[in-house]
Amino acid sequence: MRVLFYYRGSEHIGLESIMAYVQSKGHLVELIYEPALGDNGYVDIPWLNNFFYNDELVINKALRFKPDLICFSAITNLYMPIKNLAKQFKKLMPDVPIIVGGIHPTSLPDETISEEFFDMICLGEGEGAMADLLQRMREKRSYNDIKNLWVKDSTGHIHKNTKRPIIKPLESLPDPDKSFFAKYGALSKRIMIMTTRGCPFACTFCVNSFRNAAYSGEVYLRQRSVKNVIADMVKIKNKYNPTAFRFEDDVFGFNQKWLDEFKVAYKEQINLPFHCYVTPSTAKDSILKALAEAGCESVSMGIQSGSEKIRIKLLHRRHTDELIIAAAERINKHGIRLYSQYIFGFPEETPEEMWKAFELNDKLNAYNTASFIFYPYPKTALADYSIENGYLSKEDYDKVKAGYGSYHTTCWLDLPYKDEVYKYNSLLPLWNVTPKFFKPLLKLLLKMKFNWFHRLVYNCTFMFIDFDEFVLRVREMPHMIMATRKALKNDDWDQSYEDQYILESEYKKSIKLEKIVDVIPAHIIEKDKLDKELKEKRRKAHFFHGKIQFPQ
Ligand code: B12
Ligand code: SF4
Repeated sequence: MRVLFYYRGSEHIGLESIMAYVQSKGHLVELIYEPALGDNGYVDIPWLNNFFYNDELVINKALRFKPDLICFSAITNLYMPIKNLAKQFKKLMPDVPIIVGGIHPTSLPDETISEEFFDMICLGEGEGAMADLLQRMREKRSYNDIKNLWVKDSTGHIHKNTKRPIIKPLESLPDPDKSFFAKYGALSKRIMIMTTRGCPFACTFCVNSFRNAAYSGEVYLRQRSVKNVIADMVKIKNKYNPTAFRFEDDVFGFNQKWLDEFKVAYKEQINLPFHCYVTPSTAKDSILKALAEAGCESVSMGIQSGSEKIRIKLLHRRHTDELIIAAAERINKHGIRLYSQYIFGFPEETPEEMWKAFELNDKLNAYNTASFIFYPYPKTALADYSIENGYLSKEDYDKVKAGYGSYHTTCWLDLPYKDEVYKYNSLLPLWNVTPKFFKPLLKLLLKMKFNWFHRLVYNCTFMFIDFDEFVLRVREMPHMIMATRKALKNDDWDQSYEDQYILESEYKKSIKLEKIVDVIPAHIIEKDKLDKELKEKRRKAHFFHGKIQFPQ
């Protein structure tokens, strides 16, 4: 089968994984990618965007590829442009089914499948569902009952299939295939990699609060083995010659045993600086020591709110001020740069509580600080709470669901201190790097009404938040524009491709996971069961703090 994927704005690790998986089942894959600078959510300059959008080239390439299936991935903020393109594809190729997966259709399946140009949506992980779908298409059989998919049939009826178990172990998947994004120049010199799926936590504003609840019967968090990760990284290092790595795991290094094994292998075989994410509760001394020994140069740590009350009761982050300050001290002690991160504009947050973020951050010696505005992502616990308690109107939630605004620019909640949200958000990154002597000046700015100057400060300081990354991106941009144009014009897929038709019976035998399960001895299954029970107990202790209790 000829399978066409579309993405924009950055490489996509989930799609890289699906593309690798369906190729391993004998399908021909092609990607259409657009840099789409204007999607970044805070700088949208129409004349500059002309370099980053290629409508005509995109459509012509899609038509030349003659796909059997067109695949989109959508996060909420990309939903609008994806819908527009899907509509155009449907008009030009009415017989080609279109599927969309990713966190947006997963959280809003009814709204997404109701669009006439989407024939199917994928909820949750896509590898298994895509392989089954393509196999059925290959055999010209009905695919209405594939798990994880909602499928619209020819009568317009929607088959809402149940979910399949999560993929375990992650090593049963081939390594994500970065080559498609690479030919578009979308890979940075600091290459992104993920070792996990899921997060050990479930903060109420984050998609993990919704995803963990959807998979409450299973432990969603999984991690690839060290051996598997390092083998993948060695290949990436040899092929793309990166100068550094970025571990994009929601939280990296939460597992001491894994990390101890990783640091030795990483130092020996990769030995490049890297960046990763920690939380105040996982940034323990031994974890940070191992990270530093492996070559960790910097960590991002979400503080999220300066108010302990909001953090603990509203966000379900059990981090006291003392815990955060101590974590920052340890990070600094190990010579790792700290990038602290905050969000403003939570329900009931007062200007006094916003100010606490400035005071707390002053105690962290952060190398740089990023700040964002609370964006009520669909189905997250805090979005639901905001609706139930009158902070988010139906009209505004509809706009959120359509992907309007961004967490850089838009405060969707109906708050009495909206102006403050914008001001505090604009000035915190600058405050972090301003010498004490000039801070009274910034305090004056905080007292003024929110205006264009605050916005300008935010846009300017944003590039300094991770200045090295910014410089790298700007330097890589001309290459990316040229590479994108070249890749959109080049038809470098295997022109002699013919589908290797495999019968379903043969195809099932080729699923490695089933073979692995067959040979697992009984005592390991028993141990696995006990481990699972223990994990479930721990998970409950972590996640279920009850309904959001608003601070009194
Ligand atoms: C790594 C990451 C990034 C990386 C790389 C992007 C990427 N997606 O790989 C970078 C740093 C570039 C990034 C940028 C942004 N990100 Co980001 N990112 C993540 C992160 C931490 C992990 C994503 C990931 O790779 N997961 C692992 C893979 C395996 O899972 P997956 O992507 O969900 O894909 C699986 C399924 O969803 C499904 N699937 C996905 N697509 C498709 C398509 C088809 C056809 C099918 C069948 C299945 C399918 O199958 C995949 C494999 O099983 C998530 C948080 C999270 N834990 O999910 C946020 C997240 C996706 N990002 C988010 C946001 C908002 C952004 C930005 C808009 C931020 C900004 N303002 O700049 C940009 C958008 C850039 C862009 N154009 O994509 C939000 C989206 C929220 C929402 N509801 O839409 C998330 C959920 C974080 C959050 N705030 O909660 N991000
Ligand atoms: S620790 Fe980060 S990624 Fe994990 S649930 Fe909380 S906000 Fe989301």
